[in-house]
Amino acid sequence: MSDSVEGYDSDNIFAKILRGEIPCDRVYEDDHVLAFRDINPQAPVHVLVIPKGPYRSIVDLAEQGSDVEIAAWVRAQAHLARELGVADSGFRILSNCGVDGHQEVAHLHMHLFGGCDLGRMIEPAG
Ligand code: DGP
Repeated sequence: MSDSVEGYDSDNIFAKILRGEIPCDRVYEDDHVLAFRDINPQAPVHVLVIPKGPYRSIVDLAEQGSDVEIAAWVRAQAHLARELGVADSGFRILSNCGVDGHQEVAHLHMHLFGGCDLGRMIEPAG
């Protein structure tokens, strides 16, 4: 795991959750990954799957994370889809990155949505 990633703000809310300073409704944890329910759920199943390392986005993780961390993060998402009962019915995984992506929390997170018809992916840009 990378100790420091340039530009990473360790005061972000998910860093505080990782340090145990803020509670979360945890659904999964291993050496490299934590997953918890979104505080403002957009679907019956809505969890956030985060690497424990200090990565702002998938770009940081891909460029500075280890293969073990990357594999753990991806596997946790599939594991949770199965565990939360949406692997067969269908689900969506989505990661907002940066300004154009409207990322609110600057710690890499994958949203996992499911449990209902999620509609079309995105509205066409105007
Ligand atoms: P975004 O960065 O735009 O992909 O969205 C961040 C998500 O994080 C948003 O859906 C709400 C969620 N969130 C923000 N603060 C907290 C928190 O303190 N606890 C939990 N569980 N979720 C949070």
